[in-house]
Amino acid sequence: SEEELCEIYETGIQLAKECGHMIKECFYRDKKVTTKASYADLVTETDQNVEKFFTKEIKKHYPGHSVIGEETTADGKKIEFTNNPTWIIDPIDGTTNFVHRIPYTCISIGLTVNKEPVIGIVYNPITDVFFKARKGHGAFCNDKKIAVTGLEEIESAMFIMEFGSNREPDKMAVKFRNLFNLNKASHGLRAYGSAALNMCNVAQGEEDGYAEHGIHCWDIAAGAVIVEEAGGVVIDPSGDKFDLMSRKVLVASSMPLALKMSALLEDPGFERD
Ligand code: LIP
Repeated sequence: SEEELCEIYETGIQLAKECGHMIKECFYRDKKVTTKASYADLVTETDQNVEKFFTKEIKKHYPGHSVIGEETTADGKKIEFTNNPTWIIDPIDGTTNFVHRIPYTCISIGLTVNKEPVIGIVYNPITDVFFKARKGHGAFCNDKKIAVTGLEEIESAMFIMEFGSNREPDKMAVKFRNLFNLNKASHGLRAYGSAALNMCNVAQGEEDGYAEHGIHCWDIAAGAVIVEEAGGVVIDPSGDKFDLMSRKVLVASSMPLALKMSALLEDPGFERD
């Protein structure tokens, strides 16, 4: 019910603050770094500790809820995505920034019900910027309502794209063609290194669009709610309906702009979550 969701939202916000505190504590310390899918796909002890803490707290508050987390999934467990209320969490999105002490890193917390994202929370504890949205109730940055630019013309758009952590030459070649084509068509590209914060930036009207192939559901579940509640669109880069488990996303300030971006993008082909 509405009332239940409102209470769950408040719990998520409180947990994001506590997790943010853990991330900030470790930001300027030495870090134990290991790698996952490639030598550029990083994970730290803090990622693992934050996810463990979050999962434990959720199981305590809501024993019936499911949790999909970046670090537990990295153990080789296949994702089981059901209609159950499901927390999809990236304990640190922008881990590479975190490792390099670039203060553009966050915790990303999404909640899906019947597989639809309904709550999104993204918190950068280093700069203390807190984004949140609940379906049907608007999107906020540090408690101020946010909105996309609404831009439709690609010639005057500013985009965010990422290079990603995949190091296979064939996939990288497609990605770089996409970067080339979107840069050619617009005012330019920026790459900040966190999918969740990228989506929030479009939501607050700093850039007009963002597209990436190769991300995972925990990078984008929260951002999807925040973008939509800010009046933006979330689609598959092919132009189809958005699919949380497809490893790809396109967000934009308007549908006309989203489709213009989509027409310029090729799919490198990543295995589904
Ligand atoms: C990262 C994303 C980033 C993307 C990387 C990676 P992580 O997430 O947010 O935008 O380019 O490939 O997926 O690994 O820091 O949680």
